[in-house]
Amino acid sequence: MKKVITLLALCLISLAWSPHKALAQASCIGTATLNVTINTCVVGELVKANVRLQGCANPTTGQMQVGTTFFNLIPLTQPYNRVPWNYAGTESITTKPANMIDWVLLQVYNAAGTSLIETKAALLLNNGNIVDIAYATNNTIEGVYFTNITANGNYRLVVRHRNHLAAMSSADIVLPNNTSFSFSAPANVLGGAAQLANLSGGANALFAGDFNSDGVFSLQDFNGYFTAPPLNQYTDGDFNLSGAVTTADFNLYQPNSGVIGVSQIRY
Ligand SMILES: [Ca+2]
Ligand SMILES: [Ca+2]
Repeated sequence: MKKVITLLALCLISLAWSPHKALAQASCIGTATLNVTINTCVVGELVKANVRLQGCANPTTGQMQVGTTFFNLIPLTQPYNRVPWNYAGTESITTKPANMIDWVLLQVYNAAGTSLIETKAALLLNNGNIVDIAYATNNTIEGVYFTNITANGNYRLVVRHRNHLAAMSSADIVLPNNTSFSFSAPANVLGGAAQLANLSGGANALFAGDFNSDGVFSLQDFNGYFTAPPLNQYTDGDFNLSGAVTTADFNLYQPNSGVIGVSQIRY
């Protein structure tokens, strides 16, 4: 952003030095124009990514949707401050955007995918976009701000959701990125098509039903579903994000039982 400041008077200052003091004298003789560049406040590098959740994705359009019952249960503070994520971030919002689906974690790893660099809790929107909490007050923001990455460096991305199988990018990408990185394209995901649910309409999404988010679909996930509070709870057993735990959630989990995530995303 550039601003032009017109000085009403150009003041010439002359200094007269003596061994002990400097004297300033000023005289105004006219006007001048001064160009000043003011940098917009830097809050980090913007990382753009998108993902779909099988549990609440429309198989035809690929868009996601949640009902009012679930929407009202979504907390205002990020919910990943517990096992297995133990993410201590303080992300919170005061008002949920109407197009918010749930909270997700977006993580930046080194280019080899072996070392975690930074984690942010972010908002997942119904069109799949993962956005910074700042979106809650400025819905023009497209992405998540990271402060511990170096501009134009190469990194891997990981996305995590409370009860879906996490995914890592199959290769390193340059961040910040102008084109949103899609976790819904099999070629983009480490492990390929085997790591994504293929929806009946042809779109791909993260597998639903990893209750304990350890990256493996096992009996533990069924037990978590089976013992989850049935109504009006923000529970990981609600695989389709309906606000209730029903057989519809089991029917999502059951075909996915046996799926194993790549080692990089497992806990
Ligand atoms: Ca599991
Ligand atoms: Ca449900």
